[in-house]
Amino acid sequence: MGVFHFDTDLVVSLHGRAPAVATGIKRCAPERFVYSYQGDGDLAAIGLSEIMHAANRGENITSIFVNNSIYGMTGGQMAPTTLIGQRATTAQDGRKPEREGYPMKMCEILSQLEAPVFIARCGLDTPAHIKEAKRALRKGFQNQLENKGFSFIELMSNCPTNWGMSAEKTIQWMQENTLKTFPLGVFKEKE
Ligand SMILES: Cc1ncc(C[n+]2csc(CCOP(=O)(O)OP(=O)(O)O)c2C)c(N)n1
Repeated sequence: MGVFHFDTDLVVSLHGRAPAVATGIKRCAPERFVYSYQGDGDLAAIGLSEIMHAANRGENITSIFVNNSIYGMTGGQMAPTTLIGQRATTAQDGRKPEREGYPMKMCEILSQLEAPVFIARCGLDTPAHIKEAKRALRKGFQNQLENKGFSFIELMSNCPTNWGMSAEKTIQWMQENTLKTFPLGVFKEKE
């Protein structure tokens, strides 16, 4: 099935289940190139268990995690990644640690596992960061082609609609807020 603007086959799974579905596809057809693509509500909330176990099993897939710190598609509810003080429809006075806990940092958490071979967080806020993101994606894809195992690339993104600001303003907001809580970098790299 050719889908959207990628010349690729696509399987849409229930939210949260992408790493489990990707596991099944890759194990049945190991010659296929398999990557999963999830948002932060999807991966860090609904599918926390699936991503933890796929990473822990060291599945030979590439997991792409787009973190815009909010549930976008369903209208701006708080996600596990929502920043302290950040407003959401379900935290209208901003996230409070004593009420909702702290932002969950998936790269840092997954880095504690033995199996993953590559874990990186990249920004989509500047051309230089986008170039780094491209390099990280290439690395994650190359690892799979070389049968090295599980790679995870988190891409820090904006959400003008649900953050309630212009696209331009979101870039500045990301740099002053999001990237301070979610520092960019390579968290794990096995050769
Ligand atoms: C198992 C399941 N629970 C809830 C939903 C409803 N739902 C659809 S989109 C969505 C939010 C996804 O947010 P996120 O993953 O952060 O992606 P974004 O829209 O921000 O890109 C939810 C909860 C669903 N589709 N499946």
